[in-house]
Amino acid sequence: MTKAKRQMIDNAKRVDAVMEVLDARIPHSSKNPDFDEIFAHKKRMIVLNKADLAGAGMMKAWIEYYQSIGIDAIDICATRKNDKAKLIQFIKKSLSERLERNKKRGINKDIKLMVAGIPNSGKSTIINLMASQASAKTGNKPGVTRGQQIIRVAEGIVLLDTPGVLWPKFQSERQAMNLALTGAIKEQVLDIWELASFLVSESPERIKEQIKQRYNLEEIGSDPAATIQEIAKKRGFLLKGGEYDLDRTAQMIITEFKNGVWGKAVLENPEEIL
Ligand SMILES: Nc1nc2c(ncn2[C@@H]2O[C@H](COP(=O)(O)OP(=O)(O)O)[C@@H](O)[C@H]2O)c(=O)[nH]1
Ligand SMILES: [Mg+2]
Repeated sequence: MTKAKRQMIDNAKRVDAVMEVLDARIPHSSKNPDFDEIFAHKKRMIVLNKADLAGAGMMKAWIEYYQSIGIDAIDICATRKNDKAKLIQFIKKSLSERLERNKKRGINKDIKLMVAGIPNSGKSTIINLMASQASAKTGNKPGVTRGQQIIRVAEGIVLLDTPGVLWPKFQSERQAMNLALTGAIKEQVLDIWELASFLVSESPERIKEQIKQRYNLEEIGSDPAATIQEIAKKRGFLLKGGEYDLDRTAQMIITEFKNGVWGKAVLENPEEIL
């Protein structure tokens, strides 16, 4: 077992509930299956973060899917201040039964919630959002465990300020591509050319449609090299000798995808995965 996993098992013992943060563009690829195991006996919630980069329709499908397997889920954009209230509402609702139970039994202890997820999914941004403004002023007090700070979310609910981090697990080539394209792993880990080729030839049809629109392509054939060359031609990306600058084109394709230049994009929907 890795040290990170052992540490996470240890952390899990000290909380009552966990909020797992996934990247809304790749809910399946950004989920480390170890979380299911580590938090099997805890109350679990899923936050599909970066919803501003994903499509609302697809978020609904994912939320319904998670609900069907008994996990509360919500989509948010943690960089949007307005989504704080939405997240608080969600947490309160998700923990309402437990809150009610504690009250009935006269238990005065706060429900401890932890944020967990793979790197770059937005855990720190979510914690900062929750710690911001009013709640930070009125609710923050030092935690009891190892100097950890806690953030009061609502009456009876606190959030730990230290997120639980586990690296993604590569279960397929496609997953590695998805993770690189959304910034969960460094894109340099994979070849730029392979990444761009994957996008133009193996991404879902809806993504290819965006590529056609963005680069004014009539058709996208099965040969990724031909597509990338066509895009280079449209953009006038030439090398000194007059050849097409395919590396520059591949890099542009990836950067534009990452930055959401093509519009909202979801690389995985529940039907494609399950
Ligand atoms: N577009 C967008 N970017 C976000 C959102 N939440 C976080 N980010 C960005 O994603 C990157 C990683 O966020 P961070 O909170 O550091 O992730 P962590 O590694 O899980 O703690 C940062 O550049 C954030 O600004 C979001 O909802 N939308
Ligand atoms: Mg962080």
